[in-house]
Amino acid sequence: MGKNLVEKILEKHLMDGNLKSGDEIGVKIDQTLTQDATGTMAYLQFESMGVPRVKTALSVSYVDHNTLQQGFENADDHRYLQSFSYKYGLLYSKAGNGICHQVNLERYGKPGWTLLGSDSHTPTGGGLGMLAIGAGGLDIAVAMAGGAFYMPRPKTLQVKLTGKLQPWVSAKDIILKVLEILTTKGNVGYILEYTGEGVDSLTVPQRATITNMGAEVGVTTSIFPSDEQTRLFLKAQGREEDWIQLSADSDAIYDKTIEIDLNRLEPLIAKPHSPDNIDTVANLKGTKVHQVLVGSCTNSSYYDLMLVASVLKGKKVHPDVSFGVAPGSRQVFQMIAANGALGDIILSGARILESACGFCIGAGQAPGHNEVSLRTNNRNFEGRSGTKTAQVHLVSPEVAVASAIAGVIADPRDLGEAINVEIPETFRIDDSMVIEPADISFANSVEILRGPNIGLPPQTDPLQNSISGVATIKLGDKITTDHIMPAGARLKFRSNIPKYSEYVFEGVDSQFSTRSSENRDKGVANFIIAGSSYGQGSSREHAAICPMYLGVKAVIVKSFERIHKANLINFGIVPLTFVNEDDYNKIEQSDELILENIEINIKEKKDITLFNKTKNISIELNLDISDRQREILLVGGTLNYMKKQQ
Ligand code: MIC
Ligand code: SF4
Repeated sequence: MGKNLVEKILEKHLMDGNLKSGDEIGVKIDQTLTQDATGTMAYLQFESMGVPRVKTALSVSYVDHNTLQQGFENADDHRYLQSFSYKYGLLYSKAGNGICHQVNLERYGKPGWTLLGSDSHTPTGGGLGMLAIGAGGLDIAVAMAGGAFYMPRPKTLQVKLTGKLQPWVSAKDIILKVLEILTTKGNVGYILEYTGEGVDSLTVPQRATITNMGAEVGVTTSIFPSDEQTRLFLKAQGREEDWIQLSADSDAIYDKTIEIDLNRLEPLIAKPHSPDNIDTVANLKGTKVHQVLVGSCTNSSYYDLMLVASVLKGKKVHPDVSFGVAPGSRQVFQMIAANGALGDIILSGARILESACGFCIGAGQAPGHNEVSLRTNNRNFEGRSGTKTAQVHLVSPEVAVASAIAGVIADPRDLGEAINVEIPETFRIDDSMVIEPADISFANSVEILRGPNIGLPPQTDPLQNSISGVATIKLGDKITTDHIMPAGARLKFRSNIPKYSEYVFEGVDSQFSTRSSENRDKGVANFIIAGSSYGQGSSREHAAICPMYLGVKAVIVKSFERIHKANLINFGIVPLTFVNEDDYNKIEQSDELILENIEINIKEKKDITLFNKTKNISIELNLDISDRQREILLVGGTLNYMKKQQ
């Protein structure tokens, strides 16, 4: 029986478990990446492990999220990250060098390798044939220390592409179609593997747009084969020696299959406030637009910006539109500057933004009240842009630029003949903004620089035998990590847990933090109650650490998303689901709740019952985790677990 691509890579990297049976596997990680917003906490945790040097083949620390530097905090974090990388053997990509996923694709990704990144869009690397997975910072620290990365044994979903993209239809439309079919819910535990003749005509950056936004589907990762397109891309990056041919066997088996005919695809759009709220551009044509932004790790490659520049050449942005462009990497920036395309973009009236996450994470460019914003990034959750009432839509660069000129949502097919963007055979290579680590012979004497914003990694306590407290908050479905731990203006407190904890659920219930800390100080546990797909979106482990700091002991929901559930366990919070989803209605905010004998029940794998004291009823709960994770919960989190193992 043939093997699919995921099986082939996993087989080569398996450290623990079995690929055919069992609930969990442990995988060897070749490469890690972090960005500054998650990196400081990951590296503080790594430091506490007492390992002198990273054990991966390659680890890279990027700075791309917090580059606004309002106040000293961001700059302090950058200094910490640079000195940490220098000492412990990581490459350090300075602010200005570009967005982690775009730069990693260009300069460091390798087909057949495993990559673990403390950012949910790490699967971008799947465009190169890597098995690239997003996780919480603590999981990255463990991988850097040579430990396995554990995940539920994955199922594979084949996405078979037939036909060829028609003019003005783009890779973004493929992933928006996938989101329309699979939605953002119910895909936990799957890996998407792209196959079929439709794959052949897609370039690596196009594939990376698709694997990047697979994160919104909620799957573990997405992957494309490594083929002639991959070789050409690596050759253009001066790294042909990194290429290997890699694909599924012709008789490979998949758990599920969906098929998309590229010939029939048309320009699509994700409407507010979810990436799976898909419509056709044709249906929305003519809607007034106030802001258009091109950039982010989804759509800011050389091709994307050249396409935008070519359409803009000799034209002007509509007077009522604010049009911003952020190149994904310094390489892209340099190349469009050198060939004159940047000049065309500037002449059109566009605003040139830094090569960083920026608007995508709500760091600047907040739209006006009720305004319509079209963006090429991957998430349009309510309020993420910085404006709660903004109507953020997700589109391809083609739709973005057509609409920026028209001042209304426009179908790029109306622009006429297709534009042919020539991709150079060699790209400009200049890695001078990437700092090499210190030689191992003197690494010991390198001092780590810590400003006052850098705290200590949080401590956790072993699980109590019974947890008694209140339903401090009750929420609905699809609560994202942006709801739990706002980014944007609050991002700068990422390295300061007590301060950042003041903003937990800020946009949902501004009193949550005060209520929780008062309960905590009185010895009353906090419970979070929510609906399905809890913890969707970002990998930020702060969405677990800060609630933990506020005394949240258990989260009870209809269903969890993968990374967030793993993060809760890493920090000793018990992730429970309702056996019967209707029991969600049997708990109201402020009800008194008790988890009697929880420690014994977890240890002995017994049924778990919640007693709602206010309503005098019992509710059956599930704890769907591995044996290893049970151990972790009992000792109060992964750091304690590692110490115990040593
Ligand atoms: C995001 O796109 O939401 C982020 C910001 O990149 C996050 C990481 C973070 O919160 O720091 C992610 O995707 O994991
Ligand atoms: Fe940065 Fe946005 Fe990509 Fe997250 S999704 S890594 S914030 S560009």
